[in-house]
Amino acid sequence: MKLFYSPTSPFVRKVVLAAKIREIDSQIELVPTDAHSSPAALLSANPLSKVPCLMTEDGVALFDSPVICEYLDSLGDAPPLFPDHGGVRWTALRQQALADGMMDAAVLGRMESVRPQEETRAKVIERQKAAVTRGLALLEETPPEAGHPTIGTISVACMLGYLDFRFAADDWRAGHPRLARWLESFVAATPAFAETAPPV
Ligand SMILES: N[C@@H](CCC(=O)N[C@@H](CS)C(=O)NCC(=O)O)C(=O)O
Repeated sequence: MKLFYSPTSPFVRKVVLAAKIREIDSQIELVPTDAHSSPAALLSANPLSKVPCLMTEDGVALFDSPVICEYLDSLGDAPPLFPDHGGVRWTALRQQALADGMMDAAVLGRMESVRPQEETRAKVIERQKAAVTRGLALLEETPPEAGHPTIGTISVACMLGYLDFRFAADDWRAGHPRLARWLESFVAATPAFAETAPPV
């Protein structure tokens, strides 16, 4: 396995620590990566241009850190890091969500504080937009399959709903006909999607 890696990322640290505790770190090759310069190898694995990103032995690119950690938990024999049921499971997942949210806030605050003066707000917005554009391209290439909703398809539908809500002028459907057809069928099969639409 290969891990796109930065030694200063707390999310990378979380993944490497999890791998060490589960005693499978020797199976992981660390690939030093500057996510902010969006190298092609990272972009082809993770359209969000973020580390950590794990390439599995099967050639599947996994992100972000909760997904990678859950995958690592499925390997090896050491005791699991994700309790499988009961109150301890929700305590652990809640702690993860809280700590991840705090790391997101701390990392974003830090990035803003070291952002060069000449790097304008427009450039930051452009970088975020590029991540969405690359994500749409990946979803167009491999649209979700029809079927009973999963947490994956619910998430994709809500993401597209948000683009319609806040970025309608960008018209994501224009270059993504397969994804547009998928959303149409999801909406038709899932009345709760319309029931949860944001206010107009
Ligand atoms: N939710 C992600 C967050 C990962 C993240 O924010 N990584 C930072 C490094 S600490 C990054 O790669 N930033 C590059 C960017 O935002 O463009 C996870 O849990 O893996």
